[in-house]
Amino acid sequence: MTQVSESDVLGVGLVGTSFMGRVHTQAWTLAPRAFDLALTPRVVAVAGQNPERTAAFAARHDIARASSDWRDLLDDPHVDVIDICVPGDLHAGIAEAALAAGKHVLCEKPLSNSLAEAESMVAAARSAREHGIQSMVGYSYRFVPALAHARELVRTGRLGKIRHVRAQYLQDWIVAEDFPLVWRLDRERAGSGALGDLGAHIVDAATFVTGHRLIGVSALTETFVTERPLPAESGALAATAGTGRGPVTVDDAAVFIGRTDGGALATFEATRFASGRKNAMRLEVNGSLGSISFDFENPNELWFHDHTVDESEAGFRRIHVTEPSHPFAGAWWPAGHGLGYDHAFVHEVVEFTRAIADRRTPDPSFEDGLAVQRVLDAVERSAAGQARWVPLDPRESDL
Ligand code: SOE
Repeated sequence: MTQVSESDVLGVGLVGTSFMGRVHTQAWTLAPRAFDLALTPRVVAVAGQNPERTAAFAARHDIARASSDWRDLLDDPHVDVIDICVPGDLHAGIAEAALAAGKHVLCEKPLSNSLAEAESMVAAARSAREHGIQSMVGYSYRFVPALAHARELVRTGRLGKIRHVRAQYLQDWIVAEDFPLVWRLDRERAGSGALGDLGAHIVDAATFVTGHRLIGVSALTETFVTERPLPAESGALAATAGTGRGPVTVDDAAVFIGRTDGGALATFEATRFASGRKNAMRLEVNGSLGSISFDFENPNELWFHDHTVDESEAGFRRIHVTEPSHPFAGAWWPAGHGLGYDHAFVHEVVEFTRAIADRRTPDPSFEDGLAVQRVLDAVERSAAGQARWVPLDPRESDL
């Protein structure tokens, strides 16, 4: 086995040990095994709220140091990157402190809980960038090979002029009215509900694939179940622990329409109440020369309709996006064997590691995170005014 020189190691300090903490740890571990990288990432420290759980996490994942205070990671000379995998209310504080301490920052989506925080994070990212310190927001669906391939089809003109963007993110994990009041249902912690958790992904993915940005939105949001049982235990998953019920302070669903700067009409739907839909992150784009259609419940498939083909033979055909020529796919298994949810995160940290080594701004940057945040903010303002049209200036988030 080749020995990695310590100077080539990119030390990662992980903040958060729940779902995203686990996915990111796996991504950092697999990245250098599947991809050639000038720097070799290694998770060297982890911070989590609960000392026992954090120690157990460190032991399971072979991480040298565990702490119950993320600030310890900023003082650790072996930590080069702070990877933020905790609820949104903590993003701005950790990211800004880490950038000020000279650490590169990968921050889970959405970038923040408010537009003001996102703006302040971008200001911090810009001054850190002048010293070669990079920052990235974790819009992982950009790194799904099928969506990266869809972007290529749009970029190379195969869809022609884009007319429609149709995006949905459908889940059903809180359909049951007695599902507990977890932190994602608490505005203080999560910022918003389905909108920030799921809507943020489809806004980013639509921008990524089409290159269009929204110039205005009209939205409705709804909270179908306004009170839920408090969870028995406090901890990462709970909003407030106790007995009885507490108020749900976020949206359960958000629907909105928009216009893009490329002249397309767009529709978006984000909900946790689509019974039967588990992780249906869907995107369809219709253009003058063709269309693409994607559903994450079949993550390796991209459907493509070539409208230039004679109509007697035209129609959507399935591209199995597992060929070595497809984005990221060549690093993995032989064609047809397929990738899953976790692989997108591997590709995400590969992009971040390469950007750090090349001293360039990664994609998606904090500015991309801010662009999404502007849309989320406009959606909330529009919904507060019962679908009032709220204009957006996409240039406000430009690098
Ligand atoms: C929960 O709704 C969730 O895990 C999101 O937070 C993720 O961003 C999404 O990829 C899957 O669903």
